[in-house]
Amino acid sequence: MYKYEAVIFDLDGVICKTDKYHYLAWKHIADELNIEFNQEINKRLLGVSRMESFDIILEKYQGQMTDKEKIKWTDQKNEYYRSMLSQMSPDDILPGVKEVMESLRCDGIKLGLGSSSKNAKYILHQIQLDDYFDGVCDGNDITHSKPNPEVFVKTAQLLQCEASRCLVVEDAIAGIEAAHAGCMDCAAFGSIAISSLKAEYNIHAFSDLLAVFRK
Ligand code: B16
Ligand code: MG
Repeated sequence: MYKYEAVIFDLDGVICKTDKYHYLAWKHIADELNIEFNQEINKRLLGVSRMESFDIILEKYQGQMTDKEKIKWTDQKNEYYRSMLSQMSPDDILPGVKEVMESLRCDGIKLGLGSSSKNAKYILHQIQLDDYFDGVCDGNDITHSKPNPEVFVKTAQLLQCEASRCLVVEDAIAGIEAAHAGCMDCAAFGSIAISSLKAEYNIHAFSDLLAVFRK
C-alpha cells in the first residue's frame, strides 16, 4: 500500500522541455514591440497562462495596448510557438519519463496530467504520449491557471482520487503553490528542485520518483 494513489504530472518542464520554444516565440514578439525580454523574465512565465505571461512581458512596455491588440499579439506568439512544436517527436521526452510512468502503472498507480497549456494535447500527440494518462486536464479546461489549484483539482476528479492521495510533479514555483493550494503534496523537479525548500520532495532525476513510492 503506497502513500499516494495517483501522480499528476505537469507537462512543460517535467515531461518535455518546451520552455525554450516559449522563450523564442515570446522573444520574437518582444523584439517586434521593442520590449526588453530575457531569460530572467522568462522564468517568471513558467506555469502561468499565455495572457498572464504577456501581462508580465508588458510590464516593460512604454505604450498602451487594448485588449484586442493583446489578443492579436498572443495569437501571433502562439503561431510561432506551434510552428516549433510541430518539430517535436518522442525524442523530446525527458530521460526516464516513460520508464518511470510504466513502472508506476505496473504498481497500480494512476497517472494524470495537469498543465496550464492550451497546447498540451497537441504536444502529447507530437511526443506520442496521448494514451499514457488516465486523466488529462489542460489550459482549455480551466478558468484560473497556476498558482490557482483548479487544474490539479480537476485532474484529481478525473482520476477519482482524493487530493491527499495525489502527488504532483512540478518544475515551477507557481505549480508547487497550486498543488499545495489544492491540498496535494508536491515533488519539485528540475532547477527548482535545487533552489526550492517548498516542496515535500526534491527530485533530480526522474527515477528518484520511484524511491518516493517504494521507501
Ligand atoms: P500555452 P505547464 C505552461 O505549461 C507553461 O509552463 C507556461 O510557460 C505557459 O505560458 C503556459 O503553459 C501556457 O501555455 O500558451 O501553450 O497555452 O508547465 O503548466 O505544462
Ligand atoms: Mg511546467
